[in-house]
Amino acid sequence: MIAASDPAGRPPAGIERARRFLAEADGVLVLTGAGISADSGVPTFRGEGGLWRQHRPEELATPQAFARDPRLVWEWYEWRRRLVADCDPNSAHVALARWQARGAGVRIVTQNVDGLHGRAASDTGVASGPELLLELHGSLSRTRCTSCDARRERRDPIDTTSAATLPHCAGAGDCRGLLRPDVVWFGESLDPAVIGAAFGWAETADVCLVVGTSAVVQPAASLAAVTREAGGALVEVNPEPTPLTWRAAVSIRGGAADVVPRIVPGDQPSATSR
Ligand code: BJW
Ligand code: ZN
Repeated sequence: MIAASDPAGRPPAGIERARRFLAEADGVLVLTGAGISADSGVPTFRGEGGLWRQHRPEELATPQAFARDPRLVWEWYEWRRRLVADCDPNSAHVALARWQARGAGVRIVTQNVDGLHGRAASDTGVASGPELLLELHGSLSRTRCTSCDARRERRDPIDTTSAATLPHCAGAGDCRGLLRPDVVWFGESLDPAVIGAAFGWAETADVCLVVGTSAVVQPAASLAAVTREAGGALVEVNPEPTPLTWRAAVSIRGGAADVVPRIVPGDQPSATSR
């Protein structure tokens, strides 16, 4: 395994090797998970800091949990919505957005619902749309009606004091259905158009750069395997090994904000910034 820094302070061989893979690729799929936002202050799901109060994410991110106690689930999401509103994209998000702006055939598929890739793109002046960025698991800044399915942008605070104060649909039909976060919970299907496009990108990419995901949640984790099976290479950035590590051509053990700017071709000046 390759460490992100060595005692003599030289850039480790893995960084150079990863950079070469990325520089020589015509098409790169970047698959990101919670770890890319950890350096922005957004907690990951699994491991240290993954608990909210006494609850594990797997207990709350389900339709059953919402049916049982919508107030509790909204309270968790509202805590995360407020937390993310106070966070900024870090140097990994920014380096990837700048790489995309250089028109280098780079597409990002994220499992994150924090919107930080999109914010990095707009801060960089890139008009990021679904041809460059796919959010597989939805977004914290949208709601969805449990009755009529209407989706809406919603960034203002949600009152989770009681079941009666939770948000309800005021759409065209004024159906008054209970709103939920527009995210994908365990046991729910991903949007077929979104996951279909992501698999298409995975099949044609020369390299899949996997950043900050434990790679245990399906179908997202399969995207990297698809690139590999189609003859592409995997480059991984994660402080810990994952189920993908053994299949990776290069696996760099390090934090995203430190490593990603150092391996993205043409982005070395920001390598030491957060
Ligand atoms: C750093 C770092 C730093 C730290 N820098 N890195 C096939 C086999 C088995 C099961 C299934 C299967 N197909 C489907 C399933 C069921 C299920 C599933 O995958 N279960 C597994 C857990 C076993 N999948 C589903 O239900 C999916 N639906 C589906 O497939 O529908 C059809 C179907 C249904 C039922 C049965 C069969 C088929 C839906 C999955 C939806 C996941 N939703 C969540 C919540 C989203 C909303 C929200 O945010 O609240 O998505 S769960 C949660 O996990 C969230 C994340 O996007 C996702 C992935 O987590 P991620 O990003 O990898 O985070 P962590 O915390 O796990 O890892 C962080 C990593 O960062 C770590 O590795 C750290 O080391 C690293 N790190 N600091 C870089 N500074
Ligand atoms: Zn409705």
